[in-house]
Amino acid sequence: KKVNLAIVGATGMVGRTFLKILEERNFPINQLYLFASAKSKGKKVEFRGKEYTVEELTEESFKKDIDIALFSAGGSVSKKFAPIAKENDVIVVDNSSAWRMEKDIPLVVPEVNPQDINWHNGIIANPNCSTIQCVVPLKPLHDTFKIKRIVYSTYQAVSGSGMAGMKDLENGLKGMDSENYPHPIAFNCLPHIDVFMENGYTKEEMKMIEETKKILNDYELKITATTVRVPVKYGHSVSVNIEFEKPFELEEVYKVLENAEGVVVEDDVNSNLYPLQINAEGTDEVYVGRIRRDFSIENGINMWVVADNIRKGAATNTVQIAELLLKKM
Ligand code: 11C
Repeated sequence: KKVNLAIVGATGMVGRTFLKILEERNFPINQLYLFASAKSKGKKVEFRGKEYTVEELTEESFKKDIDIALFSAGGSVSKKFAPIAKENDVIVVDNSSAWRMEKDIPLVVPEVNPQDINWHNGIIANPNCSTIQCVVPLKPLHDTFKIKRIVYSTYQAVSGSGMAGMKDLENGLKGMDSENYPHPIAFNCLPHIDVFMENGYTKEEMKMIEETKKILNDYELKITATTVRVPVKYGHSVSVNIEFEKPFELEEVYKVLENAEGVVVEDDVNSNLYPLQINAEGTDEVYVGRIRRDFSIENGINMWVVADNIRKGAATNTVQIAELLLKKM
């Protein structure tokens, strides 16, 4: 079956990557509609050798015959337009943080909880990029050794802030001031992603904590996080410290990760092999390395997890959710 597909936020960084990934994965499309803000109206975009014109997103947009809409235009656009799409019988897969924690909206990573798409009511949420890349390896570890506690420390690329973040890094390298970040990002790390909350955490940190529990469907998990922006263009890295309930042998951990869907183990310190952002860029896998015992607790490990934040962290995961929907149509 071919679907009529809409992209909301078609000219943004994730929006453009949607098109690339739909093309790469040969997603069966009948009609394609590209929506963006008034600013981008009339822009021409090429897809599968054909030119498309970007239309302005309005309340009328979803009156067209659309089966699925992929949204990546920020939280406020999703808050306003996803319900309008849903009223018009369009299934929304939303990459913003607007709906992720709503009880009646599934939050899906296809390698982890594909079954959750079965209870959607018209909107399915795509998790935050740094959360996605962590739950892919955490799920099989949790199933095997039962996780008690997780400590996340992230090293996140400027592309996570879209074009504005990329521009601040490029300008900063030329000695110019930041416009998007409150401090220079060139030659600097900022322990500040998204806004600060009343509890002293950033919203990005709270997203990682809460989304992990929802995706793994385990609200008993103890999780803490520190999220940091680093002067890297593409690819988020996360140091993940895990405490298990069950005792384990390190070889068993390797085996679980080597067999995990979507995971590539890159771990040979004798030849300086460990996951790197520059190698993850442009790919859809989650790379895991530096796997070692945490000697400070009874049943713990540390690992280093890297993925392309725009692809697996956003566009690819969203397209994979659309592929799950397609199977049910
Ligand atoms: C970043 N993780 O790297 C963010 C980008 O909640 O979807 C994605 C924000 C979100 O800044």
